[in-house]
Amino acid sequence: ELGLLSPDMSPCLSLDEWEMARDKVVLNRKLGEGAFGTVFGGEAFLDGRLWVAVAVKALKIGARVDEKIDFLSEADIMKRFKHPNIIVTRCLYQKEPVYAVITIYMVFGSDCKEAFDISSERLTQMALDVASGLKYMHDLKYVHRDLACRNCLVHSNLTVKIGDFGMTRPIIESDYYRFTKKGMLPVRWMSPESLWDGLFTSKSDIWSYGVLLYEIVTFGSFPYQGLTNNQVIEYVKNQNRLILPGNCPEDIYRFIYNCLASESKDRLDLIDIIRFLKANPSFLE
Ligand code: ACK
Repeated sequence: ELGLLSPDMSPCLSLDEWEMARDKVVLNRKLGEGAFGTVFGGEAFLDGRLWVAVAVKALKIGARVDEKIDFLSEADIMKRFKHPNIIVTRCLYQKEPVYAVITIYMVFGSDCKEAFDISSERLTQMALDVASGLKYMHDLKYVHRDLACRNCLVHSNLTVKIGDFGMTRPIIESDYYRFTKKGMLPVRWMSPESLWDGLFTSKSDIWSYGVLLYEIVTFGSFPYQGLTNNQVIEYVKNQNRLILPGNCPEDIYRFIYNCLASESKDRLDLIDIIRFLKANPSFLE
């Protein structure tokens, strides 16, 4: 049991109604491991009335101060988002030495492809869900910077929700975020301008969205399979693009490539993507 929430204040967060001080959480299994720590599955007594299945993303014990700050900044960003296609944070636990973010459990995790024989309508709806969540973030002036299937979670009703915001940054003043800190980068999902210039904009998220569409239509293939990260950088620099399966219909091919245009201004925008997918509900296959 994690126990009761501490009333301690952290420098990044204020206690508000969103942090439910009386909730109890029981962890019963490990769902996965990340660089930051571990995601557990469990149950929480939420809203003072129900035990519900939750995922608990816990910062590793002994994390450095900068890791704590990153973790809490992500939690701070997450709690600003309220949208059906973004994972809702239910509670934050921050009592030394445990820091954890509690979200509703998504039965299918980030790997729904094993669970179903997915219809064309469902694939298209999934792509639409991600586009809607991303548009919401862009409207609030955030760039996601790490959009990929692994960061999207599938709910029991098959709604897809963007579920990880470790690299999300505000672009309130300038419309872009310039990356300066070295670290692990999702090279295979990154646009040319992000790779060369460390430049992240809503249009570089569209590039990542194009790679995510590739993941969807290939049922989770690894982008640029067979190339190392350094080879991918070289490959994209030389204007080569992801290779879609030979049987990929021409219109899907064009749609994905329009997200992967070299020049960011030539990429589709989310309003058009959303309008198109709504008008063509069985587009992806
Ligand atoms: O692909 P997965 O099953 O979905 O494995 C990863 C793992 O934790 C590490 O991130 C899973 N995960 C993260 N958040 C949740 C959640 N809210 N519900 C269910 N699984 C989750 C993710």
